[in-house]
Amino acid sequence: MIRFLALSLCASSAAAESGLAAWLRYAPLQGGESYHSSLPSHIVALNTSSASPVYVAGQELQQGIQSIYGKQCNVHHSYDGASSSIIVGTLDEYTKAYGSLSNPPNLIEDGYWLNTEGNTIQILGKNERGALYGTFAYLSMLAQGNLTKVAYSSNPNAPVRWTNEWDNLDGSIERGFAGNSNWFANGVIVSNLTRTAEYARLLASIGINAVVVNNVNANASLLTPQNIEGLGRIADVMRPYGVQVGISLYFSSPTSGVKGQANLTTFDPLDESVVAWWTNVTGQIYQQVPDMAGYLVKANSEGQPGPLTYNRTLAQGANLFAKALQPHGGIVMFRAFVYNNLNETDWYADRANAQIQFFKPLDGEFDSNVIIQIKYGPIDFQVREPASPLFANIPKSNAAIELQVTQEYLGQQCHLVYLAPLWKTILDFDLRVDNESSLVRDVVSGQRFNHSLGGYAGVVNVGTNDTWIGSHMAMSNLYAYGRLAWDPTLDSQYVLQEWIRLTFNADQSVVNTMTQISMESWPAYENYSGNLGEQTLTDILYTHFGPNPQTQDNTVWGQWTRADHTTIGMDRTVSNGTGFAGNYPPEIAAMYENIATTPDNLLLWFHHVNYTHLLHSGETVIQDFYDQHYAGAATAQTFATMWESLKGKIDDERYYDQLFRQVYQAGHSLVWRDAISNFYNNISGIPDAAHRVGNHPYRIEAESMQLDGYKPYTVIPFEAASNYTAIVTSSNTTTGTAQTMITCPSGTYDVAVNYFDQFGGHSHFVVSLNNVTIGEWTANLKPWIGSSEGPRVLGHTPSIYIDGHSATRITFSNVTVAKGDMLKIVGTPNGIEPAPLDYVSLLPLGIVD
Ligand code: GCW
Repeated sequence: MIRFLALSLCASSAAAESGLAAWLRYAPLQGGESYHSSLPSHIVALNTSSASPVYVAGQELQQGIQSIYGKQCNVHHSYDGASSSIIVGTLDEYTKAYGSLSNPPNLIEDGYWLNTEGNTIQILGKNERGALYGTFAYLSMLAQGNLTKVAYSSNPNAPVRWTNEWDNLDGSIERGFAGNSNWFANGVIVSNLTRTAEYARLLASIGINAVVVNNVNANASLLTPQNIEGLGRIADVMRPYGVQVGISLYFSSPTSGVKGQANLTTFDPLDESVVAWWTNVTGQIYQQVPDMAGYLVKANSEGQPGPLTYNRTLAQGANLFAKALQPHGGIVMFRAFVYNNLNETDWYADRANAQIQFFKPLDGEFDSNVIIQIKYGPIDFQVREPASPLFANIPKSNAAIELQVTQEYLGQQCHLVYLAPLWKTILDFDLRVDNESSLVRDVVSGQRFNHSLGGYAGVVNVGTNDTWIGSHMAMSNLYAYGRLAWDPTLDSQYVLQEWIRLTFNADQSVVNTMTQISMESWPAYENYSGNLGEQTLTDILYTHFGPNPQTQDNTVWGQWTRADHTTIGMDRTVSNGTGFAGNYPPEIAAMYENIATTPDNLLLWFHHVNYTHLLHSGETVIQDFYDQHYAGAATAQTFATMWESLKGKIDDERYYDQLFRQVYQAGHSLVWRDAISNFYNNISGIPDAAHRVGNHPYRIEAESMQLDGYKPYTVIPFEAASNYTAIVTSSNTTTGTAQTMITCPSGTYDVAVNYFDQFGGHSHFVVSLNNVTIGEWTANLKPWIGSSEGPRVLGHTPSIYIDGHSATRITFSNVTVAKGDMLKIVGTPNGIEPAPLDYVSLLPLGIVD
């Protein structure tokens, strides 16, 4: 049984925590000195080169033990016979020096053996980075106050455990919510790579072994000699952590006029000059980066060039790179995210079928060092999708799963969504190929179809922000990604709690509270963004952040819902629809084909039904929509309150930062709830049986107030504003006033104001009662005025419009209000932002609406 020491963090709230150290804080444990005798006194790292992961392991052990327990250990590079040592190295080096272990562990590449049972602790890797992984596993125990004696070996589930970073050469990051690139600026690789090294250290501690440093929407100028030299520098700083560099390629680079490289007139993958071009460039890269991991390729997708231009197959395209890489030991991650524009008037058209159409016929044609990298679902990182059937359809090809750590469609780090439970629904899904157990995780490990290559690609998109990905709590997703890529059988809550203890502390109430919030977060987000398999009902044409369900339909992008006045959902059956269900092996196909056996949470993914269709739950589709959206938003309200119970139990810096986000999420979840409920209420004409939708007794619509210098504004999309209407100042330079007399009974209320915070202006608002100010704020994504913390930035993709992305709420609690008081809001516009207001809610305590 695991024994956690009854230790707690020293004065946790005192130390400022920016988040930079993430889960590698090595926070001092109170009373750590009393355990010095059970800790080793010497560290023996069986390598003397500072570029070696084994050397780094020695340093890391010294630093960790010193910091956590206050015990100083010396690092040696050969065993001096002293007992009470830790020996870290490769199994081979260990065996050379001390002879074989009595029971040699069965290790594969990157695996390790950790034995703390004897007088000498052994941390032995199959290779050098395996030794570092074992070191981090041991330090993780120590940092959690776990001094249990263990002796076990651990091997990775799959060889490929990479991150993908969508960094552009200009320094921006596509779908990044944490600042700019750590390694690119102004078209080149930056000189200061400190953060890159720190990132590699973090990644090593969770078993990640390569980083693809540039966006899959690639840029040919990555291949200039100057940038290739820069890649060498990145590789040099990451190598001591066992993290390799990979790069994304732009398929038509040979014709792109890359400075310092030949310029061809074709990029046909079968043309000899093109083959020679890539062979040559690949050779140049390996000169700078002898251990380059490989290439990632997005071809013929979303405007990216590819082999189809020349009537070559995707396999011919992939193999072009495979052959160039093969002599150097590199691999090609070839993305399955390929689809064409479609016409929604065609009932049988379906973007979800595209991968099967493109890749299934090519199975067996990919070179052995090509891995097909498949997003977890057939569409695009949605809040819920069925497992991509491609995992079942290319048994002769290597496969990897692509997960998205950055929360593009899942709240962009401004909504807390712990993703491991979502990923587990896919990884644990049994595709029943040939009526046999065929878990997705066993397909990507290579085990199911006997491949030695396969694994995981996680789109992370870390930026320069100290929190790495934009919010402290969202880092649980990066941690879980690494842990699951190493061992997908791990339980998501177990992984989460490891992360909480390491990142915050082991106080039981901290662990319990953060666990509850995190474990409830994905279901809540699904409920208020898009339930019943309806995808994240966000604005797919703009920011992918706030609600905008109608953007899903009448586009060529194929993320359709087919909602009309009476029906909704994609008919993906074989019998009457797009046939997508038939892409699964027979047992699964039969389940999804039949509405009676399709789970409610994927109903609208597979079936087109009336709003009045009865779910397994007994509820109608439309009522379930209303109920779940209300339930999800209600759950999100509790997160902020639960978070408040952590005051003083964690450091103030992270406490306030996350509180700001939880308060924001509580408000924005209401925007989601109302927008989706109103939209479907409007389109279906079916009222909410519980009379909530469109019925808000506590609200005062801004447009119904007495306006001076303000005018009504019809919001697009209509559902993004209460009563479809907001108010804006008459000009962008003059102040507006909205006022009304309070008619509700005198008492204490929470006063919530819904307004819009557009990008491109910082309007100022003052709310008063009888000319006594009860609150004021600037619409700049900062916390409420009066709190002591500095400015905070949410970091989601900005919107310049008055819409569901910019809609937000501020609440002033416990305000004494008397009937007959004059409630007044004065809005001062700024920049493009005309101080837009939606409504004021006077909420009796305990009610949120
Ligand atoms: O969903 C889309 C994203 C794009 C991304 C693309 C992909 C890098 O919105 O930003 O492009 O997926 O995965 O290629």
